[in-house]
Amino acid sequence: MRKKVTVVGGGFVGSTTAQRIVDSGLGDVVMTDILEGVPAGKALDLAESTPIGRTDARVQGISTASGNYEATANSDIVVITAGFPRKPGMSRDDLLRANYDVVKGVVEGVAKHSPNAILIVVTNPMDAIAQAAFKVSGFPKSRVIGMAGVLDSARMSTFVAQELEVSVENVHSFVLGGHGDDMVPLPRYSTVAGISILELLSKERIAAIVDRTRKGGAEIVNLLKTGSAYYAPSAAILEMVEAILKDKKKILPCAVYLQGEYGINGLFMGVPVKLGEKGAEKIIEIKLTAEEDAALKKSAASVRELVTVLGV
Ligand code: 2OP
Repeated sequence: MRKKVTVVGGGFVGSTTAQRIVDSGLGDVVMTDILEGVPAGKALDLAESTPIGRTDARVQGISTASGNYEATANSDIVVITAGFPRKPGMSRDDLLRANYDVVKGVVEGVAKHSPNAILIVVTNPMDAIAQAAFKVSGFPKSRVIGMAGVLDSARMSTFVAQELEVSVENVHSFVLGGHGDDMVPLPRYSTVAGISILELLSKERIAAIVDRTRKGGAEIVNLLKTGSAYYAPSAAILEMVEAILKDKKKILPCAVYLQGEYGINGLFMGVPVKLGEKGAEKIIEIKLTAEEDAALKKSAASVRELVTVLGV
């Protein structure tokens, strides 16, 4: 049976995600946006690339300006990228509330037509918005997953590979916690060909890599000026989509609803998760040092603040 993925939001993250899914041949894609014309135009353009890319994926673009999500019916996965970027003068709370309203409408629309879908939430501030999507959808916690850990870990791996001048294929990084300035890169669990980076890099170089990873999103925003990253985010989304659609049972850092794991209760946080056809099939608990645990709790406190503002 053909798989179907809805990508909500036709901006750069949404459209590059749609492109990656179509190019990979993993499934059919429906791209939605509140704009008229744009999703249809991008989808048609993408569809016209498939004879060259030699993939039979079908692509459709629809406007949901009227609140009609019927075309998304029976999606296996819904990737939610819709929302406002942070604008000058906008507080974190303003962004939070604006994107909560957007995502609430989206989740109500898609959940009605795809009650068995797995939601991958990307909209920022991601952890709190993922929690909102979880509450609004009423879906089981295994079917609402936030994307950030794969992205943040990829950023860390890029910096480690550059520093050691080794193949990125040799590097495996682990970043846990919320997708914010308090995220928790774990050098102890980050390896090059199985060797911990603690053995390969000085404390100072590791500290610099950890700091650059934490600020990875902002570094790109500062360069682009008018937008945020999309190539690495969409690559990260694709890895999660593939793990789910192919039932790979792949362990990836994802934001999921914790109920006591890592000593955190009732909160979305990035932790290692086994991804398969049922979504987040298992949360993997790894032993943390007192220092790592304190960093994770600090990150949880930041996410908790946002979640409390929303009351979700
Ligand atoms: C990023 O980290 C903005 O969350 C986005 O690039």
